[in-house]
Amino acid sequence: MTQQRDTIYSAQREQLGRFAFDEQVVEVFPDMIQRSVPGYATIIAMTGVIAGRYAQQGSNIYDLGCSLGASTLAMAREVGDKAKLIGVDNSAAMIARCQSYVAESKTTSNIELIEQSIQETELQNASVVVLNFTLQFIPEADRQTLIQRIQEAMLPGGILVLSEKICFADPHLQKLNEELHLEFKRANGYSEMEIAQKRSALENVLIPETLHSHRQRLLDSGFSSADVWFQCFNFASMVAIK
Ligand code: GEK
Repeated sequence: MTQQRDTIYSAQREQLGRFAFDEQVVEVFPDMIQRSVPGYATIIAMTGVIAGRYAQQGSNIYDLGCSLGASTLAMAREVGDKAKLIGVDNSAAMIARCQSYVAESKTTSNIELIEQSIQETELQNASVVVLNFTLQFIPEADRQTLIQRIQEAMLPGGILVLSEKICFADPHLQKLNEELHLEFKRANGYSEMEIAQKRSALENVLIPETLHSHRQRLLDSGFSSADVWFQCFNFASMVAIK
């Protein structure tokens, strides 16, 4: 994998469009997500470890919003040919690049990639479902339906990994965690202008929720247990078990 540096917002832009997962983003995506999401590498690697433990023979494993397949490939390494891996993303540019990464990886796992909205994906026979930083891009009003559909498609004992940017009900904690995230981005070489422009582009596109809301939705959808297994500042990953 060649790693191109993310400089998308490094020059002042006259017009800031809404953030989109297009060709330009695909080119720099591994660098962008690594430098923007604290704990990303750990979450991806542990998604593989969790899948290794929960994969059931002959079942399906879904990576919803798979982007370039980081979680899909991490899971493939741990699961082998025990289950079928299905990666779904509605960005044609992401799926095309993901396809070539999967081919390059020479994995022997059974991996299918689908270009489609995860709101339309038919889900069934699932032992593991992964939503790594994707639910935050789904309209809030549609999130319950999606989580409910996932729960219904899961086998008993199945697990959902849900990773999200989160917000805090306590204004003090909200401010602190936002500032710590900004420090993290600065430490990773993003300039004030890049940070400000990216923030505007993501406004009303990425809608974070509190951990409390996520946990409540997971339990309301019928998962028997749901809690955080990882958190760094305003980024967290949860597991929900059916
Ligand atoms: C990773 N999980 O590397 N249907 C399908 N895909 C969607 C939808 C939708 N309705 N909305 C957004 N996406 C990955 C990172 S990135 C997170 C996930 C980020 C896709 C979108 O095209 C993009 O590829 C992905 O969700 C979100 O762990 O960039 O912050």
